Amino acid sequence: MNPKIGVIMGSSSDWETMKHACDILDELQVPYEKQVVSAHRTPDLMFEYAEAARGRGIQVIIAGAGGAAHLPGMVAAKTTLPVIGVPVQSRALNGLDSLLSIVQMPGGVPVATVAIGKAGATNAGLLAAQILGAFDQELAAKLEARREATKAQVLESTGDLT
Ligand code: RP5
Repeated sequence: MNPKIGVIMGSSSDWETMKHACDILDELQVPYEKQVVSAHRTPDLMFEYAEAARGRGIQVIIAGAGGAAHLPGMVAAKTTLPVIGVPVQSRALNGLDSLLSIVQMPGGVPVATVAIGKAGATNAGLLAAQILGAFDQELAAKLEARREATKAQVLESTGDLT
């Protein structure tokens, strides 16, 4: 199937975090592609990717980066597809640098910014699926079922308090 979600990241070192977004898309059987695209090391590729994404059938872009995390914002600057930014937990500043780099976009160019690290990547996968699920009943039903399963796990976890 043609990919509907583009998962991009500034470095292969971001994969450990970004794989959690892909795990969600695998679980929900949402077709996606994944690629390393660096804002600073491959700027031309970044612009080409952003400009061509819609024409290739991509509907949502998930972009993860750490440190001076300019990838999500610069991709958002070159497309009107929804862009979800994942702040990768950096070694030097624990991801606060990544978070602020991604979240503080100027008015007019939105990036939907999620939490730092694994939880953020997981939620990026879910949020991307929910965006598609607004127009796809089958996917919406899978998301509902996942919420129910999560609820059941929490309720059962009381039994772990021994
Ligand atoms: C950013 O620089 C990447 O997104 C990554 O989080 C960070 C460090 O990259 P590497 O030096 O590990 O390739 O562009």
